Amino acid sequence: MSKEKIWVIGASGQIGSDLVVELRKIYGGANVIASDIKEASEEVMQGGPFEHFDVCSVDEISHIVKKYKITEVYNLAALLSGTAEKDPRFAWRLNMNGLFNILNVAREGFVKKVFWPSSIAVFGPTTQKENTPQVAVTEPNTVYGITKIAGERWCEWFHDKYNIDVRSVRYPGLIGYKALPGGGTTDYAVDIFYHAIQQKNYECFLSADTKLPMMYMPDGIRATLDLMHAPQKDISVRSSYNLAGMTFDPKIIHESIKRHYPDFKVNYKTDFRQGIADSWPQSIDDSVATRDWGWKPEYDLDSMVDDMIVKLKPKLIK
Ligand code: AKB
Repeated sequence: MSKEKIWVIGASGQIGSDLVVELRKIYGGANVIASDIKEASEEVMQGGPFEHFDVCSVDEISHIVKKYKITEVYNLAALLSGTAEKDPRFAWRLNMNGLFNILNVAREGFVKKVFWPSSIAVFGPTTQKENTPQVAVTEPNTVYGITKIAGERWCEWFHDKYNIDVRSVRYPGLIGYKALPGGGTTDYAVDIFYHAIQQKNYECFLSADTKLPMMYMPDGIRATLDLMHAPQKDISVRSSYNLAGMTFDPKIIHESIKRHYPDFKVNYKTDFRQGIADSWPQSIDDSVATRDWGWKPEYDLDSMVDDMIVKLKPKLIK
């Protein structure tokens, strides 16, 4: 039986919906506690314990840690870039207090390891755009980016000061089929599949040539688990690791989807998220993650598109 008791906060979100399922395969359903303020997918709700829970409440955190004797926490609860821009106060409260509360509870000693997701949003308009290195200028000009860079600083501080084993990656745009798009700027690359399968056209809120770093969810989950399973001595970055999968723009993914749906049309009508996308890097240098814990992506654009369509189609066309 697994010694670990894992708690995933934000289990109904984009990453949580996949991560809970994978963690339960490794540790067993009963040893992975899923939680969120809203109900998660049937797969998550049926596969093991679920708690309705608000990460902003420090008392509730301690209660759940003691109730289940939690040893590892994956704190995924966050407002993404598009939504955060519309409600900065709530974004700060959710993205920041949640992490701060968990790290403080970890100081009490039961929780041995913490995972927290950062993002390419820590970079900003002054960052080198191509092949952005691990250590680069981080002057984000978005609400979400400000919460992520502050969070990274807290992770490193809690590690250095209290020896908390906190680990993190800077996710690029994640593309998955289990959860609906969740308010991110890169989420056009999820939404586009729903439109390709159900309709014949899509109105994209980014311009055709907006290149961004992206990753297929199975690679994102594998990266998360590989990092969490790596020996402590190999972890040299306690803020957050750069992570890369692929880079494309809306025009290129449209072409790839047209291999399956030749009549599929995309028209472009940019909104405020264009400004967010323009402030982010176009490609990422993740050589430090490769060196430290052997990171290597498996999916490229076409293999991601093929798999997304195979997995999403039966869910949308009954
Ligand atoms: C977003 O677009 O907000 C996220 C991210 C890049 O972190 N997907």
